[in-house]
Amino acid sequence: MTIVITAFELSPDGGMGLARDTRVRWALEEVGRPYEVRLVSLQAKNEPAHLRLHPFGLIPTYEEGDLALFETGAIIFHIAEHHAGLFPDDANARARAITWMFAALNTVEPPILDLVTARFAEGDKPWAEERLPLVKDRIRDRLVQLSARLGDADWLDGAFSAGDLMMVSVLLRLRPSGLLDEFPKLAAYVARGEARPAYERAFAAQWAINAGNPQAG
Ligand SMILES: N[C@@H](CCC(=O)N[C@@H](CS)C(=O)NCC(=O)O)C(=O)O
Repeated sequence: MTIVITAFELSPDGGMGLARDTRVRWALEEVGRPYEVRLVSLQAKNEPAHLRLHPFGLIPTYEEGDLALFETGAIIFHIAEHHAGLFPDDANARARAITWMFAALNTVEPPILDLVTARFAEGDKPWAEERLPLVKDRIRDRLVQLSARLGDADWLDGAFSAGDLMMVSVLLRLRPSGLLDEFPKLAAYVARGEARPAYERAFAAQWAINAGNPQAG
């Protein structure tokens, strides 16, 4: 059955791979499933056809036969459940990989998204400059803890899993801020993720669409 995902017609990141279709592309590449992409404009994502797939008018979505999913956590969980390569065979190790997926999305990503909001949505507010260090420190708190847990290991819990795929994807969003470079073990962890051939293919596919997007910045 053909898999179709949605992505921005032009990602505002200019091809850095930070839009969340990249993590879904990466998961599909890891498990060797071909997919098609339907590009959605900023206007079309809020029109009824897309809202039927994604009630919040966001990307990415995932369609496979009569199944339609939204939320990258649910999409990558589904991919990992149905194909070998992203969840370990051992039941407890699999449960821990799922725990890391949730940790990435529920504990690490929120302060990182707050930085994006502070910069781009609130950057012109009179209090923005004062708030920024607080937002950055909340991210640092999480990175200190994550770095301590990772230690010198390559991946968070044994072999690479969907938990790492999600965590690396979330941490990548920090790259433009320079914060990741304050944590050499995490920077190396992200670099290991980016060096995986499946990530490289996913990145190249989104780059082919987004490179040179004039909105980049
Ligand atoms: N929690 C959702 C977030 C989806 C999301 O925020 N997507 C962004 C692109 S990376 C989007 O569509 N932004 C457009 C907007 O906010 O209008 C997920 O993980 O799928």
